[in-house]
Amino acid sequence: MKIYDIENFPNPVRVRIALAELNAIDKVEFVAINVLAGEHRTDAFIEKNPAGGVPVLELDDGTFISESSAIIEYLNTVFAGNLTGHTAQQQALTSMFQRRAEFMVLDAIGAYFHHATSGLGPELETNQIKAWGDLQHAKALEGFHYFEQVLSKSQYVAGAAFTAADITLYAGFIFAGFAEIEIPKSYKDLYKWKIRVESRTSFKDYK
Ligand SMILES: N[C@@H](CCC(=O)N[C@@H](CS)C(=O)NCC(=O)O)C(=O)O
Repeated sequence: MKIYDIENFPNPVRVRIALAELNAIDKVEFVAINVLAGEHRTDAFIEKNPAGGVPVLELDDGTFISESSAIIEYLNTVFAGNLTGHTAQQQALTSMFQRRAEFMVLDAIGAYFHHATSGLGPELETNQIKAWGDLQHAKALEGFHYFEQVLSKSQYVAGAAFTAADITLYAGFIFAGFAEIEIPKSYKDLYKWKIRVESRTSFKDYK
């Protein structure tokens, strides 16, 4: 298996943390994509992922899988992990919170970063709509507020167990740092959760 990605970018980090959770970092070959040089927008890369983003997983039979959530689901099954829940209810809740962490936090920050800041630089950010980006900044803060409430009632995002939904929300923290979005310190349960997940070996070992 190959993973096309770039180190330390928020979505690639999701897959790398999942691989560390699954003790499988050395089971894949990483292929570096120079996002800052636009390598993810070349025809060759668009053939692998029409959305032109990293990470992308390539299976040994040549199948390409993009979308971090789909890649993590695949890896979790192949390496018999515990990242997506076991019962039907746990699986549905993990999927629901995972999507919420994406569209309420991670993707909102992405839209702010690409539309309302210098983002990846003038060569790549050629279609900016600043008002849209600013709106998404506000949406991301609402998202963090929502997850503060979720985490005041449970240890982890989707309930009592650590799941892929925690990894996605954590990527939101990483992206917030990149985009210089300040998450209010008053979100005590959110910050306690951050310390809780950062104490996991996988959060130290993924690099
Ligand atoms: N929904 C995708 C998002 C992938 C994505 O946007 N990745 C970023 C890196 S964190 C990227 O490739 N950005 C390049 C660009 O926006 O031009 C996923 O879940 O993997």
